[in-house]
Amino acid sequence: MDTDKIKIVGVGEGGVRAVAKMIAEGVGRRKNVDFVAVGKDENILLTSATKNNIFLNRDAPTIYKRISANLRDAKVVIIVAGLGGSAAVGALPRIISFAKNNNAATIAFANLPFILEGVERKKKAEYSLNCLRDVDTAFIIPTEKFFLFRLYQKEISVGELFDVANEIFSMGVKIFLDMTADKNEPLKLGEAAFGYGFGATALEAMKNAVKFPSLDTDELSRATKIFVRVTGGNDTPAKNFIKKIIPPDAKLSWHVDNAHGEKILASIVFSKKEV
Ligand SMILES: Nc1nc2c(ncn2[C@@H]2O[C@H](COP(=O)(O)OP(=O)(O)OP(=O)(O)O)[C@@H](O)[C@H]2O)c(=O)[nH]1
Ligand SMILES: [Mg+2]
Repeated sequence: MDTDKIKIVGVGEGGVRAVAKMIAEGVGRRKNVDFVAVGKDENILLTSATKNNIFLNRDAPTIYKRISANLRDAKVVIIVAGLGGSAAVGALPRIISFAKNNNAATIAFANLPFILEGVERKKKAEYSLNCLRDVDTAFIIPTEKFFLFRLYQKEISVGELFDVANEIFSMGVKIFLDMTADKNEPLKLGEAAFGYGFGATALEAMKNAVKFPSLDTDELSRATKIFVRVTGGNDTPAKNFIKKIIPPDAKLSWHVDNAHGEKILASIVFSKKEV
């Protein structure tokens, strides 16, 4: 049995949409990556183009057996979800425990509902957020911040905002996969965050990564473990720049990967609070 699989599990409509974006961006062409979609809206699952659609209906025990069978060969389980939905409330704790029982590493990419979505969603999100305490690494993307950030720039619909969020999730997963590929074990970072930026030089790309709207520079300045990846250029100025921001005793992992591309990409992943 192949036990090296990385399973990316989209939970709920939001999670499945984010996974669909990842598929469109070619994440599925990477070695060992497989997708699973868990949700109750059949149409959305169909558009996700995953091979393993699991339709959540009333027959929960059968469904959970299927999810568990599906995750059996996974070494890493990456959960992607919009918190605040009912699919996450039901499925998140189970997916996490299936993965843990198989000794798979558990990673989550999630977002909290917007305040304007109301108190019910907020309550559900708090419950799901609590479940995520058990994962090895959790990226909770502060979508509300994007919302404010974007609103100042132009009028944008909530649907468009979620498209932006899904793009960011997709990029976050790619960055995470690239970083774990450099190491043999998946990163265990507890509460974590990421940012990325492009530029003509490594320094410019790094400055843009630090300015990334969901990256909190105060948090970065207190980070304990930081992983940086730059796809070319002279990386010394970029390194000096980041070193001025992070604590002097922080553990910095630095990777230069001369990928071909018009622009240099700098990505930062860091631990806010280790578990
Ligand atoms: N990242 C992302 N989040 C989304 C998207 N659409 C909605 N969300 C968020 O995800 C949360 C959960 O909603 P859904 O994913 O629709 O939940 P569900 O479990 O499928 O079903 P309901 O609870 O019936 O809505 C919402 O409160 C939104 O904040 C999306 O396309 N991408
Ligand atoms: Mg919904």
